Amino acid sequence: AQAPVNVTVTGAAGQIGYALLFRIASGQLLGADTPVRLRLLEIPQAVKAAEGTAMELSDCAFPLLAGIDITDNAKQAFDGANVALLVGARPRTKGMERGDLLEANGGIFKPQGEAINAGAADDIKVLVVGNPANTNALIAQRHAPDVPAERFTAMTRLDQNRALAQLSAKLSVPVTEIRKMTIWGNHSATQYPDLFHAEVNGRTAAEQVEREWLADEFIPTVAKRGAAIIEARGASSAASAASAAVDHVYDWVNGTAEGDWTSAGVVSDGSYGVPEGLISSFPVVSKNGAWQIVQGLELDEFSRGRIDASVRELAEERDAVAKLGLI
Ligand code: NAX
Repeated sequence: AQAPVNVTVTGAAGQIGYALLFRIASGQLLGADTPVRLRLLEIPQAVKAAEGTAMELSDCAFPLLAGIDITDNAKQAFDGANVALLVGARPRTKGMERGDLLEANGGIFKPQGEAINAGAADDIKVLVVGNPANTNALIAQRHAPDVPAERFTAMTRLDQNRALAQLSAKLSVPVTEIRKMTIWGNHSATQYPDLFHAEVNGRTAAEQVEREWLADEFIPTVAKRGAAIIEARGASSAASAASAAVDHVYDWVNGTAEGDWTSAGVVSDGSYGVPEGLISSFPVVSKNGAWQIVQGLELDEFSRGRIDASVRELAEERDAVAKLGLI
């Protein structure tokens, strides 16, 4: 039988953790043949709640779940980790300035990057979910100099899935008819969901919708969906975020489908004018366990302007954390 894969989840006692852990333990993250050993990292005050979740995981008697370790020590949590899902983060609270938020998260993602550098397995794959996801991923990546930079990614798959859902409803087509949906830039309100390269039944999505809908409804609806969920549910997206994290890692490990691509925040190599080193969302394919940025797409002025604005925001966040000495 295959040896268990070590999957570390931070923020395990949180609401995304509660949705995510059961999907992982049931085999949906890595596939139905791959046993997993879960490593849960929490802050000391939340360890007990994580233990409660672990009790429920045991009670599911998942055939693929080889074990659960719970700790408040990052070094232990990432020791031997093959996959790391960095979900725990410091949320923005009332009256908090952006600088305070970045600093509080730097205090989380710097030591986690160091712990990954010190002890993770050679094939470590990191997905940052906790916000601000792109910049948190950048902080962790910069503190893991021995790990190839491309192993650090930020999640924009939820934005992509939201875009698929909106377009599917608009055109009354199943999501399976839609290909090549791209989210560009930052996982924030400036993100750019791109219908000019998305295809529905082999034709560009943009030519099948009104331009006003694309600009004034589709883009803002996708970008502000998180706020709409909070408004309706009284709590932020959790199961959908967990589902997107599962999609991201599954595709990373198992490869993207031929003739399609997905979106992920990955380290820029300078493609599409995105400054090298920023962790920005791109159209990507996964081959042999590695992401590659899809090359050669033409961008019109509309797309160019939107991408540049989101990338500018990412550069500002990077400059802010650099100024705080976090990278
Ligand atoms: P919760 O507040 O329910 O859970 C967060 C958990 O993280 C808490 O249990 C907390 O104790 C733990 N935590 C805090 N600091 C930690 C540390 N240093 N080490 C380990 N654990 C730590 O938040 P939840 O709703 O689960 O959301 C988690 C994060 O995901 C938030 O930052 C949220 O903004 C972000 N999201 C990102 C999305 C994306 O698409 N990238 C979408 C969903 C979500 O909003």
